[in-house]
Amino acid sequence: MAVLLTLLLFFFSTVVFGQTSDCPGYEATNVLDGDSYLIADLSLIGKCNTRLHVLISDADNHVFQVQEQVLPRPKSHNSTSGNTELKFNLTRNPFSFSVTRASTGDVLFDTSGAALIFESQYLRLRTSLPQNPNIYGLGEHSDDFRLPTNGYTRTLWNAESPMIPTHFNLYGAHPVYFDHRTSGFTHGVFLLSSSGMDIRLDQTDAGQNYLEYNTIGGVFDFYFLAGPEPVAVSKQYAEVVGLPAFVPYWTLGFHQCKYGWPDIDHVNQVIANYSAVDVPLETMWGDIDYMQDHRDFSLDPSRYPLDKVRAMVSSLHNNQQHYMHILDPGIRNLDSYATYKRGAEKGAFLRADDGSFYRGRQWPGEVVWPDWFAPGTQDWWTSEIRNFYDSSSGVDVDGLWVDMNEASNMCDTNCVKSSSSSDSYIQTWTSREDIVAPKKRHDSADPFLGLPNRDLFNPVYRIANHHGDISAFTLFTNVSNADSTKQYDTHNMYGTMMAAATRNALLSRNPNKRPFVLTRSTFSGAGRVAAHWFGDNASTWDHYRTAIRQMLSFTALHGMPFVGSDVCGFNGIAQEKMCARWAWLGAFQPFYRNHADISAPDQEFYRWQSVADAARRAIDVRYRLLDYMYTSQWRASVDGTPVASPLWFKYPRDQNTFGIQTQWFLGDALLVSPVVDDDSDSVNFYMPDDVFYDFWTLEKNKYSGMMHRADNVPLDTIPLHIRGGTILPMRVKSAKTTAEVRNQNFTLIVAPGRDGTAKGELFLDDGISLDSEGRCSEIMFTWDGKALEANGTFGFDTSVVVESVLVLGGDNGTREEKGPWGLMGAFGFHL
Ligand SMILES: *[C@@H]1O[C@H](CO)[C@@H](O)[C@H](O)[C@H]1NC(C)=O
Ligand SMILES: *[C@@H]1O[C@H](CO)[C@@H](O)[C@H](O)[C@H]1NC(C)=O
Ligand SMILES: *[C@@H]1O[C@H](CO)[C@@H](O)[C@H](O)[C@H]1NC(C)=O
Ligand SMILES: *[C@@H]1O[C@H](CO)[C@@H](O)[C@H](O)[C@H]1NC(C)=O
Ligand SMILES: *[C@@H]1O[C@H](CO)[C@@H](O)[C@H](O)[C@H]1NC(C)=O
Ligand SMILES: *[C@@H]1O[C@H](CO)[C@@H](O)[C@H](O)[C@H]1NC(C)=O
Ligand SMILES: *[C@@H]1O[C@H](CO)[C@@H](O)[C@H](O)[C@H]1NC(C)=O
Ligand SMILES: CC(=O)N[C@H]1CO[C@H](CO)[C@@H](O)[C@@H]1O
Repeated sequence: MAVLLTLLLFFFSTVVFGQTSDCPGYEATNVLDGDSYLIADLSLIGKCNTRLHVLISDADNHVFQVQEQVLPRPKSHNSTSGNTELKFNLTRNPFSFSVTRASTGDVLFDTSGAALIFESQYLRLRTSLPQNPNIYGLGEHSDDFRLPTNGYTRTLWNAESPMIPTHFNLYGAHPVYFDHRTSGFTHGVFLLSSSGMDIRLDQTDAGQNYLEYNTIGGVFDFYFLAGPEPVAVSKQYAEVVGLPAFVPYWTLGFHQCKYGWPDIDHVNQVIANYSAVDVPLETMWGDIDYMQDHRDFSLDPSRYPLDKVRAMVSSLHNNQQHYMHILDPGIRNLDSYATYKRGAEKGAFLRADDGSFYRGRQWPGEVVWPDWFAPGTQDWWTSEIRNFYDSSSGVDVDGLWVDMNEASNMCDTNCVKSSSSSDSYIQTWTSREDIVAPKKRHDSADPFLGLPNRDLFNPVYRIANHHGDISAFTLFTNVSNADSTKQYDTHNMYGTMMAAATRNALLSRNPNKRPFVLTRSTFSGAGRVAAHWFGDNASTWDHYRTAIRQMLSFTALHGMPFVGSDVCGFNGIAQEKMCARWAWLGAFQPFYRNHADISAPDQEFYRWQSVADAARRAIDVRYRLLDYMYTSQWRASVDGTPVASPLWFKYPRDQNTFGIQTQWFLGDALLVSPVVDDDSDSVNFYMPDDVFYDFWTLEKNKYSGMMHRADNVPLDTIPLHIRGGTILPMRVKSAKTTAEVRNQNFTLIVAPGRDGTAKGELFLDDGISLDSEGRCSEIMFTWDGKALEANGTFGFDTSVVVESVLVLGGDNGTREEKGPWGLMGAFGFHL
């Protein structure tokens, strides 16, 4: 159907630490009407504008738009002035627009190559790209970090994705890409849409590169992010989708999980066996094994009896360790199951067209599904969590893990094929008398509910979902949410909404504590509420390498700083040497958890001597760097600076770095270059044109932008460099738990850059308070070649000191200055 379109255009100003720099500007408000199908309301707003918002929507506002409650957007404010870094140029007939960078004249986005299509169930918009474009993002995927640009399709449709297949849609949808130009300038383009879509990167017959959106609904709601530094784009994206949640300090410790632990005694043995080999275990996890018949908020009475589970959790807590539980969205629909009964009373579940609760299949068997839009759902979910995880009578978990929330339905669209059990419940798929059908919920006066008369089950345009039909193995897309929107439009947000509801519940349980939620399924902005692991990969070298580029996508491009892979791989048999290398790889990724499938052999680090040795040493180094990592998590939560970034983020003009996906910067200072080839002891790695110091020997070297090779890399180390120009705070010693690490003193490593100067920062607080305002320290370190200064705010009460400062790279090598210096006020020294 033809749709009358409105074009809204906004410019945004960037506010950095409360300052805005004014730019001179112009005013433009145009209304285009008449012969074409298009109406355009143009309003330019902002001061020094680094962000441009272009919304192409139907004039009647029927077409679905992402609910503000799910993804709150920054408020746009009109202003009559604004010289913008991003220039918008509209061509009326045929309609197209372009966005150019004012300072260089570079065309960043240009839709003139193909006509815009805006139909009720198919939208297309194409932008041209430069030759050999460097495009990154559009996660979640397991493909090359720099995306292929010929005959390549990225499908965004959250799906159960065992083995994280390449070239397919996985668990998350992040319709944002970074376009990095050889000039060294980067910009970002975010399409705020939860619709299923194929994004094609290809060339025309004439050889023109393009990127083309093909969506099955929604509007074209674009945010253009000017950069121009890559890091600036990450920050500008965070301004749009929200700053990531700050994690508790303990979550940076080492975690162990496995699906298939038979009983609580076994779990206790794992804890004891880690202790016996002196590999610090911070957090134990419970996968669905703990549940009775795989039901949320239940314990198997014989395998995981409450008293024993409580005793284990107490013992963990007494040793300053932690415990996590998994939850799935599928709720077994039996009246004898109180969680279900209470949810039903609150109307917390999605409904079929006859008003009964819509059913599917998950681990517990036939289930119903929380409707996160229903008014009673949050209350119900919160009270289930508060009751079951009550610290005095239940399982006193330290955080929650939400899985299967794409949502993953073990039923295809026929609900037969995948049904492994004999109770073929498709036959019981009838309306239930006891449930009152809800009132007619669609009020056509409400905006953004979606156009009427769509085929929500079999849209004409079929995205390349790896499960086939969009309703296969998930919730039927024609199911209505309580706010009258449809799963067809909101599917990609289901998992993030579950994570948000879980975070809210944890906040209600412990209002002053920073909650920790790990989610499998994500959507743009999920970082505000949850951390993420990369799902069910395999115990292969290939997935060891994949973990690096997936980390880079999430931390640098998708605003999710707390992520990691299942260390040693989830499916299949972990080989000893690979697991030892992965113990190191994981230690330099933000979230560090060993986890395996029920069908996989046990792969705890202590299962092999060599792996235990590797892990012990890797954890030792990680824990000494824990405050450096914590500080970068804090920094990300404050302004969106990536925790881990690709090399081109720091060397944006060095074209050699654009395709690197097996090395990364962790924070500002550390360059990690692990062994990546199967079973190898050597690694070829790139060193940008700069000063670097070997982390282990502290030896200084000037590099010139070339490949280097390390041979005979033993299993007890990882190639690691400190970038010149940085100051690295490290604990003097590691410890068995992160709580003990916090009592250790610091040493500062000053690594002067080419110009002889260096800087760094350190954030200190109690590690757990939701709000540590006034009780935290934000310390800036500067080195000018002769003097060190530590300055900032010093609100955190601590007796920990800086014992010494190592200044690297002097004429006589490393120079050590002995303190101690207290951390409750500014300090410094001159050489
Ligand atoms: C900006 O101005 C336009 C045109 O006058 C108006 O339609 C729009 O509502 C304004 N937007 C805001 C956020 O004030
Ligand atoms: C605007 O776009 C038209 C058509 O692509 C082009 O001819 C014109 O030069 C552009 N104007 C500016 C200021 O970029
Ligand atoms: C723990 O270690 C003991 C002694 O080596 C071993 O017999 C047992 O199987 C181990 N259990 C687990 C769960 O690792
Ligand atoms: C969705 O479509 C399926 C297949 O046509 C149909 O069986 C089902 O009743 C529909 N559900 C709703 C909620 O409309
Ligand atoms: C930290 O340094 C202070 C002052 O030198 C010292 O008293 C204290 O014992 C040190 N703490 C640890 C855990 O070594
Ligand atoms: C450090 O802080 C003090 C007090 O706020 C201030 O006077 C001084 O100029 C600061 N030094 C630097 C290098 O910022
Ligand atoms: C380096 O060592 C030599 C010999 O001990 C000494 O004379 C010189 O002053 C030192 N230089 C620096 C910069 O400390
Ligand atoms: C990236 C990768 O290794 N993907 C593999 C995951 O596992 C499946 C099934 O074993 C393979 O087909 C993929 O190639």
